[in-house]
Amino acid sequence: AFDPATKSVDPATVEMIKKAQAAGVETIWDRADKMKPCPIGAEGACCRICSQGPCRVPPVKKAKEGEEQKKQAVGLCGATAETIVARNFARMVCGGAAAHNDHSRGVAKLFKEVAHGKAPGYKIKDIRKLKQLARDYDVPLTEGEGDDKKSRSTEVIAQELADKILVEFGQQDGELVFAAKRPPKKRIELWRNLGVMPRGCDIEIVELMHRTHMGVDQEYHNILKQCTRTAISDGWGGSMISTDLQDVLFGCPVPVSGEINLGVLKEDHVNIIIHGHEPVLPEMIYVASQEPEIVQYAQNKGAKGVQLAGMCCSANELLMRHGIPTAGNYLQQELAIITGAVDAMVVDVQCEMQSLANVAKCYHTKLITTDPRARIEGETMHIPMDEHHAIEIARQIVREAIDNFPNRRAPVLIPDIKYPTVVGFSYETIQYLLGGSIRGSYYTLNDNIIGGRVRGVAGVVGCNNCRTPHDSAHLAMTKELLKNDVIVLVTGCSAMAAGKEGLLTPEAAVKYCGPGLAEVCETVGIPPVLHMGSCVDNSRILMAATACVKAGGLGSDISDLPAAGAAPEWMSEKAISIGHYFVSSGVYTVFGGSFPTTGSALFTDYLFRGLEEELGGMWDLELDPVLAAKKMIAHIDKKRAALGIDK
Ligand code: NFS
Ligand code: SF4
Repeated sequence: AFDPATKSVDPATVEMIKKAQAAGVETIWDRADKMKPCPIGAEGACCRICSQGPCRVPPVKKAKEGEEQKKQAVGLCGATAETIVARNFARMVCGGAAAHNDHSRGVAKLFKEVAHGKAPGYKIKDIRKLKQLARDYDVPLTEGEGDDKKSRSTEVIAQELADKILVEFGQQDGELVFAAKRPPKKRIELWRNLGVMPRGCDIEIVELMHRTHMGVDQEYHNILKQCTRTAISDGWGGSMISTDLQDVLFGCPVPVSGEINLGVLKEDHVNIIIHGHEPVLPEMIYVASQEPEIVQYAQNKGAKGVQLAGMCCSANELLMRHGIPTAGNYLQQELAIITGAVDAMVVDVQCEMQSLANVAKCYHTKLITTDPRARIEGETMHIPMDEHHAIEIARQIVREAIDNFPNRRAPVLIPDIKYPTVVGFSYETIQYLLGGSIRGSYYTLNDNIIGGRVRGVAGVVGCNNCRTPHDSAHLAMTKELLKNDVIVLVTGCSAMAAGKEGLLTPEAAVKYCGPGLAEVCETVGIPPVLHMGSCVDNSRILMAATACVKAGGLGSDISDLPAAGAAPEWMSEKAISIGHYFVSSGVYTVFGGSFPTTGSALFTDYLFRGLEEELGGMWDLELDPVLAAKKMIAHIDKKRAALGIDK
């Protein structure tokens, strides 16, 4: 057995791993201990795209003096290491972009139903944002001329907008609206000149799948070009559509306080974990859980009330909009059940471990799947979401949890560990707090960057990975950046790591920041680490970066900004798609842990160095999170020097 203290820097997590070990319940760390990754696959140097393979083409070491140089292997079809590695990378981009764009399609379809009044319980909450979207999509806000001119109703605007957005998923030609309108002008021109402006949300993924089929695109620069187009269709397409429509439907986040870590579960309450990614059903579960009849029903079963807690990106969505507490990030999902206090875990799509079914069986927890696209063998029940009856479905789910409350088995152990957070830093909130008097600008932030109080901006995002001590890289990197006056934007599981350490509080400024950043945060009253939401909300970071460019004084493109991005504990394909849309948008982006292309030095060099000339952004890999932060700071300083704001 391993020592739990080596697996996480989060005390609540360590406590629960110990409980799992004592109870003999297997977790991801037990499996990781037994399974070593295949070194060839880890480097991307294994092709299993046709049945003549799998063909392995690991890099060969350079011969020592006097030895004969071994030849680099190629696949049976002649595919080189470059082609094989590039194809594998491309298919990760496909997987990630497909996840985001398919999530987005679901939200867009719901939006259409809401616009037509066919989704009871939902409504359009943010009219200001709806109008902004209407302007982007050329949907008129008024009709008639002259004296007859009058405003169009919210419903009519929303109906027309919904149709225009839904068309983009299957669009064959032209350009995605956000990609062609929202980035800085220079970026748009660059993409057009390179031929990487996405045409639609689905076509780029399909074309990339085709091009990486056996015997199609076998020139790595050309494969990467389509990766770029596909990733842009995610970041400036599907993900951005998700974020914006979710804001329209559920409200644009504004600062709100919350709590985070397993200690938010309550022994005397019915605990429901909302785990997954799409806020559509969780919004209704939130409503249902507050209804007096439901609360009464819970009390009849001997509970004091109903406690909802989020997990993974669903947590971020609920926390940002309603202050619903967060139980934990990706690696804590099994552990939440192991507390023995979770009466139901409700999952939809993405980042849900199949092992949840087994862990749930060891306790009383009901594992409820809610999306027909994502069933889990051994699930307790499947209650499929239907937006026409969402509130009834939500009530049914909450009742299932309540019915299960009396079935708890001892020993229940909830770690007494949680931390307060201040979250809700949407792009609009940051504009309000760090903008100037000029409408639509990030002037104050820019001014502080130019003046040197803020050295630069970093996005620290992405997953946990059981091969890296849980949360450790996120925290080490973030603290190093803060110490050097770099303000940090977080999303996804990284945001939760920061929250659990107390970094999402205004008090963290004096404790962790250099003097310049501390002063700015104290003056404005914000935490030095700004929680911007879930992983689809990385699109908010793109918008914030664009606003910095447009506010003036920091160059004319995102690649001119003193900014950098990182995912130090990444694991999912979504992280690769996100990383590549940041690179494609002009951001230096460094990943930790491992990188899936190291099987080809040539292709990796193209990603890490070659791309800078083409896109202004490039990838990097750095295993040491503090060194990675130093590299980000070096990049920030390079950009400051180029802007002439070096001091
Ligand atoms: Ni993002 Fe959110 Fe977490 Fe990684 Fe998974 S939950 S979408 S993929 S693991 S950050
Ligand atoms: Fe091997 Fe080529 Fe088939 Fe890949 S496509 S498995 S390299 S023969």
